[in-house]
Amino acid sequence: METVRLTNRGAVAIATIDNPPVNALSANLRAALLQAVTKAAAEPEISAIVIAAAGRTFVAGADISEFGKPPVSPLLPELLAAIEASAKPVVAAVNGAALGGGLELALACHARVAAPAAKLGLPEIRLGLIPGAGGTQRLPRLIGGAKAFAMMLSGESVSAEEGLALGLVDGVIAGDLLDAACAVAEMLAANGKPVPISAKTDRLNAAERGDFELVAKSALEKAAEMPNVAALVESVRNAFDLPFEQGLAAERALFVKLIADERSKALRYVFFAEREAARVPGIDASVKPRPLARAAVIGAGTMGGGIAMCFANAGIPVTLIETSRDLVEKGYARVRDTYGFSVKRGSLSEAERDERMALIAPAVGLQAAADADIVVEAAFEEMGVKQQIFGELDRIAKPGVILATNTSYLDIATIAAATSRPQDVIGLHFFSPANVMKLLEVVRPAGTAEDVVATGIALGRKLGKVAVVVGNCFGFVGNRMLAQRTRAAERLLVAGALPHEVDAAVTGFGFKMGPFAMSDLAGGDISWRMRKSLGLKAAVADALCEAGRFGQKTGKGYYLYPEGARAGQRDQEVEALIARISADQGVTRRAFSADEIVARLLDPMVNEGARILEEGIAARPGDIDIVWLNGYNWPAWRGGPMHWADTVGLATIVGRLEAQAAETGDASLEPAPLLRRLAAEGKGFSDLKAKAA
Ligand code: T1G
Repeated sequence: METVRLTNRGAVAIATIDNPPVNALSANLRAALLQAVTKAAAEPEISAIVIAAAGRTFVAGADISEFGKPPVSPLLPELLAAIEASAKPVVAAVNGAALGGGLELALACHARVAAPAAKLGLPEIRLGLIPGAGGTQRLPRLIGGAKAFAMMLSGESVSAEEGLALGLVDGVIAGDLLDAACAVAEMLAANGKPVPISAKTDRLNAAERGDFELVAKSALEKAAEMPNVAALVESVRNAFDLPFEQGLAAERALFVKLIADERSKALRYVFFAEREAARVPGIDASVKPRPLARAAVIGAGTMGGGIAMCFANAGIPVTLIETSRDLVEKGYARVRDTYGFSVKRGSLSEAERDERMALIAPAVGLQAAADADIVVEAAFEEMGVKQQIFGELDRIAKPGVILATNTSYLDIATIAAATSRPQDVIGLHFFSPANVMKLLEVVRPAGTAEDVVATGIALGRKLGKVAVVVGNCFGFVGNRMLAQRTRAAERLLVAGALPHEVDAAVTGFGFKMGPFAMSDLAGGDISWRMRKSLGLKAAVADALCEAGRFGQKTGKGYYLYPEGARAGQRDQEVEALIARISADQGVTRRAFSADEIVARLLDPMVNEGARILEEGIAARPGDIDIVWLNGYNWPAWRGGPMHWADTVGLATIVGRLEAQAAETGDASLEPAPLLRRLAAEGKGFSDLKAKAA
């Protein structure tokens, strides 16, 4: 199918880009657009050119799937140079998202008109890159160095109106965009082509330079570990210091170097993995979701309140149900307070808060769920309680209603068996705080109907979550792997590491917080209760809880929190306790390097991930990575546990696991068969194809 259609209106040629789904600038599209513009420029009866686009976007940028492959001419800078050098004026009709190379394309044109819904941005920073086709040179010349740098550093888009105010577009057209673009083109042809952006220097002045250097300094301080931030500073600085062509060449060199950087490869992997996770093998677009007009949440605790907020934030009326007026009022008040923090921070207006609170109806008793299309149970994590609730809901809810549980590890098939409609029961595992964390594990027991799974995915999208479909097992995907890390962390303490050393190694890897600081934040009593219910032991963690050291909420846990301090301080008492436990277990303590700590924590997680894939609990390695990025703050520029394992090399991980299994006698550390097979074949998880979850 042709990717560019060339038509004309009188003396104006119109090159319409049509490369579904988002008009990404593939090699074919670049060649076709160059050919169209060259042809139009050579036509004697043509006096000007409009570049337009079909579909919902203008141009979503370079084709990310081409990165890392051998470059194919014409490269984007070549195409843009030809457009800017065109003897006949070229006008961009920006109908929708103009992102990355799409905005760079528009900047190479001699004027830009936008539809009101258009979005304009340079999000390359989010892919570990910088704009690679003139964005760092043209944008500062058009809107000023400081504003341009801030826009490229955030990667945020601006609206058409904001673009107009910035001077990014010359007009916002509520009417027929193409008519307006043609009129501007004719006017430019009559009055003479304006100075191209690359030749403008008025914004490259000392004041702009000073503002830019200020924002650049603070950016460098914050993002020391990301080379693309330093590259962005250097490239925008070049816009001030070098002639355009030299600045462009330097930008390209920086961009090409970043394309090869592991961090950027990981971020580009995540971009596609996140979109692939939404595609569930065996459930295609023909499986229609059920209606989701009204919701009910059972349980007004922290999770239930947060889940109710998710519905209200998406504009879905939700009944928040408890067993007593006092409890539901408490939960409702907690929700109001949570919104209140957003209002105080300025991220929510009072009117929006009131609108959302009005969508949440506090109620007492399960009968209040009678008119809901979907019911999410977020009650006490105890099987008997859940079975009783689902049994009652079975008698109350309309036929076809989705009955969901937010359990974080209980067997959903057993919960479903408490009803006469197991096919309508599904797990919707939100992560605390539910109104903040992006991840939604959609847990499908074998008996769940396909359209119920499709509804779970559709709900995730409606709530602005990242939904990943996972199988029904203890801990599903995220918590099942977290349990391995928790065991490994406890084992490290007994073997010789101290809490602050383990946490420092983990934050040094890129996590926001280490496992022991996390435990003190969440409260060690929660996992202690679960260990006791499962008959599991963890010498250090149990000893701390038996001493009432639950963490921040008791002023001490693995660390001390004097006067409610948020950051924990080392506690000699705890370190002496750990040493005693090592002695009691006959362990001679030794030091561990940060690298060794990271390997001992993450290798067992990867091993569990391999088992999860073997059992079909996750359809593909990328789904596991998306779970960890969106539910546990795994650093995105590391790509996720399975991507990280591939960068380490599976044979290395197999060797380390075998050594650990031998050292500890813990058979669960023996490499999983899938891990062994891939390592033996010299492959990585990325070589696996999706299997039905
Ligand atoms: N390249 C390749 N494929 C892309 C793509 C891109 N730039 N953008 C989207 N897709 C695919 C996506 O994988 C999905 O595929 C389908 O299009 C729909 O996407 C030189 C170097 C435009 C806001 O970072 O932000 O230009 O799953 O589900 O929700 O300086 O796509 O259907 O097979 O996201 O409506 C810079 C990335 C690139 C923008 C639309 N541009 N895209 O959102 O659809 S680097 C970006 C988006 C660059 C230059 C630099 C969004 C969207 P599939 P979708 P959507």
